[in-house]
Parts: sequence; C-alpha cells; structure tokens
Amino acid sequence: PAVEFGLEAPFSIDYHDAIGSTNDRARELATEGAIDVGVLADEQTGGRGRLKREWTAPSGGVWLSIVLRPEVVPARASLYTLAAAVATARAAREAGVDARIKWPNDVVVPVDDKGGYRKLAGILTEMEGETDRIAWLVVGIGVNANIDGDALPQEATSIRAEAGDVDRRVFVQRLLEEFDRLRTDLEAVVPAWRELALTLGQRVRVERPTDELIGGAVDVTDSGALVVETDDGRETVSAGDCEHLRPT
Ligand code: BTX
Repeated sequence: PAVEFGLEAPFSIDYHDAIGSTNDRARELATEGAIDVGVLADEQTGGRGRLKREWTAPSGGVWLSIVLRPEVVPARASLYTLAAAVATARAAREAGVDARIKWPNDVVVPVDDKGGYRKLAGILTEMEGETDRIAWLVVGIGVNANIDGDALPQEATSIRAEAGDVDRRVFVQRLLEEFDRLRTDLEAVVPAWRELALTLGQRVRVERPTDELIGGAVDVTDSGALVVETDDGRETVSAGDCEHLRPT
C-alpha cells in the first residue's frame, strides 16, 4: 500500500514502497553529495540494527534515514542519535504513546516500574569522515507505527498496539520538525533527552566488547555518553562501546 509522503520542508523525501535498507540508500545518496534528504520506505526487506543485528521492518512502519553534513567534530556525532531519539519520542507521545528513551538508541514504552520496557523504535547512526571532520552522517530511524504486534519481535511494541494507527505523514512531519529544531540547537539536545530518559536513575548492566559494567546510570555527558556510578567510582561509556544495556 503506497502512502503519499508529500513532505517538503525541512527535508526533501526520497520515498520507496519497498527497499532493502533505507540506511543503505541514504549512504549512496550521501556519497553522491546529498544533504538534508530523508529516505523513507513503507517496508524494508533488509533492515539493519546495530552491530550487524537484524531489524524487522514490515509494511506499515516508518523507516526513515536522514542524510546530514553537519559542521561538527565526530565526537559530537552521537548528539544526532540522541536528537533523533528525542524527536521520535516526542512525535510518538503526540500520537498518544507513553514513549521514553533507553540509552543510547532505543525509544521504548515502559511496562512496569522496574525498568521493563517494550521497544517501539530504534536508531542507527552511520558516519564517514576523518578525526577532525564529519563528511556525512546517516541517521536511520525505525518506528513500529501501523504494525500488528505479531509481525514484530516479542519484546517490541507499535504505535498501533499502544494507541491505534497514526497518520504517518503527520508523524514524519512532526518528527522531522523536532529533529530539525534540535540539530540547529545542539545544546538543547541533552537537556531534552534527560527529560524523556528511562535509563537515568536505574541500576544497569552495560555489556561492552570485553567486559561489563554494573552500577547506577546517573547522567549523560555533553557528548551523549552514559555516566555509570560503579563500586569503583564513575565510568563513562560511549554508545559505540555498548553492546547491550539492561536494567538489573
Ligand atoms: P539494535 O541493534 O539496538 O536493535 C536490534 C534488535 O532489536 C534486534 O536484535 C531485535 O532483538 C530487536 N528488533 C528487531 N526489529 C525490531 C523492531 N521492529 N522493533 C523492536 N525491536 C526489534 C536498533 O538496533 C536500530 C534499528 C534501526 C532501524 C532503522 S529503520 C531505518 C534505517 N534503515 C535500516 O536498515 N536501519 C535503520
């Protein structure tokens, strides 16, 4: 079912009924010099998560990858991931969903008061550049929108399951407006993120490639890294080092 995404500002839209991965298409466009384009699809046949994980992306979702060429140092790139999470959570909240953010890249709906959640959306940011300069960024946002729960992994939820179907054109427009506001005011990202964070205040286990860290998630830094208070003191974990984060 083709949905018309007749959006204009603040990003132009490259729309596909079905595609392998919107991030792959966005990377192609980025290497060709594109800027401020959103690749959008109704269905992905090869959706990707972080660390080579699969992302289930049936028809009815919002599968969106934004091409950016920000003039910031690579260390600030993860602020765009946080900004995308904030924009997605806000758009979902407007659609009636109790959306919160789980560090670093998931938008979730809490299911109890012990840190349990179901995943509503995920973000996959990919980058090319050198140590001092970003050439391009692709911010991939996957939102389970008008999708039945049984078409998704068990720990997932959708806007349909939480609050009923959403007009995806309106949803994408709202998401992009929020994202545009935040990317032009990067100082506002972390404060906005903190307000929606489910992770802060939780006791968490962070799995890294070679070890794990257990402690209280107390804050995020100016560049979006998580500060964990362990028995041995405070440690900062960057999103790239985190394979899994679970409440304990
Ligand atoms: P992640 O690695 O944090 O999460 C991937 C994990 O989430 C999977 O291993 C699976 O357990 C679970 N999962 C898979 N599909 C879904 C789903 N639809 N809903 C909830 N949980 C799921 C998160 O990666 C980043 C995902 C980004 C997806 C977007 S879609 C647009 C763009 N194109 C693309 O190929 N990826 C991004």
